[in-house]
Amino acid sequence: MEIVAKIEKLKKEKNAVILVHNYQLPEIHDIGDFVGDSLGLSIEAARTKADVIIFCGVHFMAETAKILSPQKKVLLPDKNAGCPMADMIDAEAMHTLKARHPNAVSVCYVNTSAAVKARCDYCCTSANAEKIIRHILTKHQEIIFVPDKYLAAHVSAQVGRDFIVWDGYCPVHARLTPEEILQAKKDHPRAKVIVHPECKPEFTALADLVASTEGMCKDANISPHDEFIIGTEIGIIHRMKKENPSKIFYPASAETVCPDMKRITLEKVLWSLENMAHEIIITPDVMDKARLAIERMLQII
Ligand code: CIZ
Ligand code: SF4
Repeated sequence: MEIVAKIEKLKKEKNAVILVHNYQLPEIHDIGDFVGDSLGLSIEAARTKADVIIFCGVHFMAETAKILSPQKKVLLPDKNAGCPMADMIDAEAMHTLKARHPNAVSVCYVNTSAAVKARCDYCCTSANAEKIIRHILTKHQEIIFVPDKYLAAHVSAQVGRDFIVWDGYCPVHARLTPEEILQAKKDHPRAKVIVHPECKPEFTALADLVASTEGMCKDANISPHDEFIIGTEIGIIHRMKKENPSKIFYPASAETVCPDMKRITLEKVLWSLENMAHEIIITPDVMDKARLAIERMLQII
């Protein structure tokens, strides 16, 4: 409790806002001014009058917050909290891929570095990928989609078209197996199965609903079911339980834990506020170009 009180006090002194991603530890959820997905959090923070944003999440998320709040100081409490999927493609590889397909429109999942976003036409999230892709398909034939091949496969099936894809994936979601979901269904036959599109197609095929983290939380809130099997990073279950105390949430696998998300602790949040570190710095050129890809997405959703 003492550490939480210290965080609250410093937060006021520094005029800081604390953003908490859905995959964070329970005690981090509980100190958040906002809890949500990376884009929603970055938009909320941009609307505040805070001088400082503490992003409890991973590096690309803090970068997204910085891109949308260039005048604010954005801090990531652990500079090593990265995203292995985002790290599967860099700006140079993106450049080469585009050069090989000069007529293609390029779309990057929000799970990419600012440098990769800066080389893409559109950004998208798992919540709006289908909408963005359908919009582009009204005018263009060829689409490059990076870096998540499983999200690409999911959207590809939704819109009935193939894309030029990258061999990227989330190692945390890709671990989930059909056997695990079948066992969970056997154990909880009345539960609704909700899974994330970063999972492999053979896993998502067994779900009742495939949705982004915000889509999952919304469905848990409004669905008449009182039991759910959740196929994504288990941090989200804390929020679901908090918002629905009478419902029961089972992880499809208790091992769906993202080590990078779990790097953020209360101690590191306090340290971050005390030392105003680690600050996210993006060169103005990259920031402006990356913002264009995000703004093109925001115009469509
Ligand atoms: O954009 C996010 O926060 C991620 C990584 C996933 C989601 O479904 O919200
Ligand atoms: Fe990246 Fe996967 Fe962790 Fe999300 S859960 S931050 S996609 S490694």
